[in-house]
Amino acid sequence: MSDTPARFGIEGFASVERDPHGLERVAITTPLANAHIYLHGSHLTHFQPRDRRPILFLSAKSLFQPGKAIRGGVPLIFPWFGPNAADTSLPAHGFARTRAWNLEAITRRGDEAVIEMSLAASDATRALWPHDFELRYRASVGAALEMALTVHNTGAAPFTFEEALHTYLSVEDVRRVCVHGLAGKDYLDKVRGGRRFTEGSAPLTITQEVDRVYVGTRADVTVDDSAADRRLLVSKSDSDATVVWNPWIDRARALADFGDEEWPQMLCIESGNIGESAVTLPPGAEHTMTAIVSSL
Ligand code: TA6
Repeated sequence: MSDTPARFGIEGFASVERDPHGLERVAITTPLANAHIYLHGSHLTHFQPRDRRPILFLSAKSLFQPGKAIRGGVPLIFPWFGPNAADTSLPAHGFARTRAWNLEAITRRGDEAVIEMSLAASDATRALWPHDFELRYRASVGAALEMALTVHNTGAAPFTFEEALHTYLSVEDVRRVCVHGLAGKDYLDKVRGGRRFTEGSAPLTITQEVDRVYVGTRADVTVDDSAADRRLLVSKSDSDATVVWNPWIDRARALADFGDEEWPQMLCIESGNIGESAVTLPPGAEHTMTAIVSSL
């Protein structure tokens, strides 16, 4: 593993360092927030606005190894969501989250840090998905966290992909949260065999395992974390699906890289294009999806 050149650092603002496991990450310390973004998966694991609690959940049991997904933060999901529909032996949630990305730039925009990373098709990705592409990820770390994932078709034929910014929010107690913004939306319920239901008019509460893909929605989602006396906001653009996930007790126990007692501390609110909102890109075309996460 070679070191990223020191020229990427900005004195007292951003630096490239190795974490305790030996993986490279960008460490951001600005007047507005702290953050960590790994080159592994272009995976943002930590975001904490100044004088606030951390906004993202990261499991104490997470693996930090090349080829393995990090459990928590914001995994980047591409080019398929969940198991591959045609071949379940392929890695769940695609390969973007487990590959080494290139750090393109760290720039300062006032008190914000902007980190840009890229991932291009290679023989290894073509063995899993036979298309030429370039991904660009831009994370702006300020009072809010703004993420933009751009997919560029660099090949000669169209391709179709799914994607998600699989955001693990940190909550004090998931049993006491209210999720606003999904009322009246249709969802596919993975806990009930993927069947389609329509959300009622009341805010969503979490009382058991929840694994839902809300479809046809670009709405903001607010998580009212009453036990912490704060609200978290996820807003987005060019994303037509919102996933809500908490594994609850039994599924948490079944996940080797997730603590048995950690499930009350997280709720995934994921911005994506999944299933019926999968995106088809002609040669040369680009698609950008964004999500903004903040604490109100
Ligand atoms: O986004 C929800 C989900 O697809 C769930 O079905 C759940 O399994 C979760 O992602 C985590 O998947 P992972 O492959 O990271 O274990």
